[in-house]
Amino acid sequence: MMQRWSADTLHWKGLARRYEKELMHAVETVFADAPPRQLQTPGGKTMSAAMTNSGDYGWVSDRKGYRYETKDPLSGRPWPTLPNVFHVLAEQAAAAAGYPDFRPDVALINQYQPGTAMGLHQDRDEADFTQPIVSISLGLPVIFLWGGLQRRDKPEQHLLEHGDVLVWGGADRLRFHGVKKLAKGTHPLCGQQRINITLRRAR
Ligand code: MD5
Ligand code: FE
Repeated sequence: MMQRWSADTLHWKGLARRYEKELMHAVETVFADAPPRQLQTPGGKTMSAAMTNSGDYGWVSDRKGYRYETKDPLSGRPWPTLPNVFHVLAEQAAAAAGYPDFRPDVALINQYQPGTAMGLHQDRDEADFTQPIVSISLGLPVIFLWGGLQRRDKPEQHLLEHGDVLVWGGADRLRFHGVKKLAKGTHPLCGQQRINITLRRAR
């Protein structure tokens, strides 16, 4: 089922279910090479979700700031190759949303365990905000907070579940967004976690 939240955001419920085993296998392969880790914010706090990347670049945060790096700072090696199933799914969803030329060069993977959350923020470390972001949710459900272009705008709440794919583009690309605290639970394929994969064009 495809649903438009606005002219610029497409929610394709369940699209990733048909690839779920391949997706989780790809996630585990990335984790084996570049394990998810809790990053420091420039302000010195520890993010509650654990993150890693695959692709030509990876999003990192530390005391020096937010940025994309070609190498994993933990290992000093390039990030693992962006799995083909991520490309296939992201490009299918982006094309359906009106972005037939989207070619991601990063997949940021967020791992949420019960009790973890992500505060309201904008994604603004990419070079070209006319490029969309594709998000794939796997595992436990969560309430997504969809704000406006100003931090003070009251967020809408939307349930994101296993297999949901979203494409954020146009005027929605710079909306504030976050996720509420993950509730306890066990997903039959993914266990006690939620995985979110965001496909981006960093450069
Ligand atoms: C998540 N991840 O569920 C979310 C899904 C992140 C992040 O926020 O930065 O890793 S991505 C949701 C998103 C991306 C770009 C724009 C908008 C939402 N939006 O305009 O609402 O782990
Ligand atoms: Fe974000």
